[in-house]
Amino acid sequence: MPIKTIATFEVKSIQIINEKGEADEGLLPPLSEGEFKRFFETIILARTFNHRALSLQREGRIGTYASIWGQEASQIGSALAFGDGDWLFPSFRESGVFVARGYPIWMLYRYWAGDERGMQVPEEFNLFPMSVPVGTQIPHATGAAWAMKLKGDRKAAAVYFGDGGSSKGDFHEGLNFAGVFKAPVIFLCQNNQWAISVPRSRQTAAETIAQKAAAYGFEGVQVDGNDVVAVYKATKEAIQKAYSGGGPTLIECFTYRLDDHTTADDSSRYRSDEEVESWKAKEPLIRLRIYMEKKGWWSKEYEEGINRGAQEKVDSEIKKAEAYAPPDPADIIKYTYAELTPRQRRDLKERGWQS
Ligand SMILES: Cc1ncc(C[n+]2csc(CCOP(=O)(O)OP(=O)(O)O)c2C)c(N)n1
Repeated sequence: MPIKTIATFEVKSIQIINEKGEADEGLLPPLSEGEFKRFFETIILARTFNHRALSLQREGRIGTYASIWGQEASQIGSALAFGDGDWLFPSFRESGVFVARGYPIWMLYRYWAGDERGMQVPEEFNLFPMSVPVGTQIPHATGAAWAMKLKGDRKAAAVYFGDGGSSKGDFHEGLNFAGVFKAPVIFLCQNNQWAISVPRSRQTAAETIAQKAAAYGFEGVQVDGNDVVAVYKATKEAIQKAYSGGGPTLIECFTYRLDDHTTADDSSRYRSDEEVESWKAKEPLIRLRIYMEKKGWWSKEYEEGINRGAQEKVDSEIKKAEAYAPPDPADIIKYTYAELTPRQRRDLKERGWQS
């Protein structure tokens, strides 16, 4: 009896605009000048938000913060592909997704200052709060997507997580369930090469994270996560598939975290300057700028104006965040359980926090 090959798989890798700003015209989705500018301007706004968050942390005005520098194309290219009706389940590193969805920036600053009310997502946003536990949001998104399918809604759910998150049991449970039940969910892995100090090479022995989808019976694709157009296109296609009953997709955004893991980390302890510098040359804005300039859609004055507008917006959002009355300290105790335990009641009383 000859040994037969009964399964093989292939993994596509997509890049549309390369580091030099050269585009593969055949792959370019039909995007207008306005849509390119929307990518560019949203990346600048998210970057301005991020830059100020890092400064505020150093000044002691917010707490520990997880930077998005380098990952803006993965976050913004995907977030801008979704419809308002789709539900997004972000991790703690998705401030760019929140900015792209138009989430109030002052609330993001409140959240990072330790005020949970900053993640009390207003009704009009189909966004879940950032998940700080690694990977727990993955089965949440699968469950929500399955509910959408059972209700017959033409909607999708999307979940963001890192390469580290792909090693969690939640990842496997979420993908397995989604594959079996053809849930309309898009798994967006931001492979930024590091999970704090654990390199991608120690995260999995697989050549790509995208190929893991094959084991669950659906498609996985790798995209250049620093190419906003490639991320947008791959996400749009996954959304169309989800809407039309085709089930889930895993998108591995191949990108890089240019900053430390968080403001509490020192990445120079575990990675080389050369590595970081080589990725700086591949960061998302440079190639977009060159491409748009070639098209006649970019000028120095245009970018200066966008930068100024972003600074002014972020400044006024910080003022608003810092003018907001602080939360009641009793809230720390009051909302852990539906009902207070006797010990919590005693705690509140002893501190004079009874309300
Ligand atoms: C369940 C759980 N275990 C451990 C941690 C501590 N922790 C915070 S971030 C992180 C690494 C996450 O790496 P990755 O998923 O690649 O995301 P990235 O930080 O690179 O965006 C760990 C282990 C946590 N928050 N939750």
